[in-house]
Amino acid sequence: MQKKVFFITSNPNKARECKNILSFFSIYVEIIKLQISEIQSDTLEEIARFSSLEAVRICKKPVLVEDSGLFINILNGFPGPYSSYIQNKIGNYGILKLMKGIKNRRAIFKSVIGFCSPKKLNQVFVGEVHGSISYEERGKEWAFDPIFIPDFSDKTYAQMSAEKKNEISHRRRALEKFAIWFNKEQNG
Ligand code: ITT
Repeated sequence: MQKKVFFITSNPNKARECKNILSFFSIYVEIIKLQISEIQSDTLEEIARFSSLEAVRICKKPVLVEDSGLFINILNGFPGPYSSYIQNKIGNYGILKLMKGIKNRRAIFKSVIGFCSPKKLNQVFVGEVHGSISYEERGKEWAFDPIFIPDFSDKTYAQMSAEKKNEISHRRRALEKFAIWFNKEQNG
């Protein structure tokens, strides 16, 4: 029997990456385009856990949600859990302006995947990539992709192929942990 989960998101880029990544692990993903109401919290873990419980209440299916964020060291982790709001309001231009003249450009891109089944089996999985903020936008992919350079590369996420990004990204790291756990649960 094919293993299947429902990924609840309003973000088509996340949806595409999640589908591709989980196909490596023989998990089929059906996308449900829905904006779940999010709690205000300083931690992505709390937001993802709450959203997955909310999603299963609405969908009554095994669901995945993701909360992600870019944490910039010199800005005390800002925008972090407020990444979506900041991306919409000031975009990469605004972030690069905030970072103007700053040498310490260290940052962490983080993904937290929340899973919940109708039996209320609830888990979160964390994936992080350490890196830095570029001095200008490079490449054309979505949201923060043109300004985030993972440590093990001299390219921004946006300058990598989709396949390469899916091999190394914060989302890959979180989804891989989920997939290993989920496949064990299904077989055991
Ligand atoms: P949901 O419906 O899944 O909540 P969202 O876009 O609101 O979609 P988040 O709050 O998790 O999702 O996103 C935080 C922000 O970080 C948002 O602006 C994303 O576009 C951006 N982001 C997340 N992962 C990214 C990635 O891999 N590359 C570039 N930007 C990313």
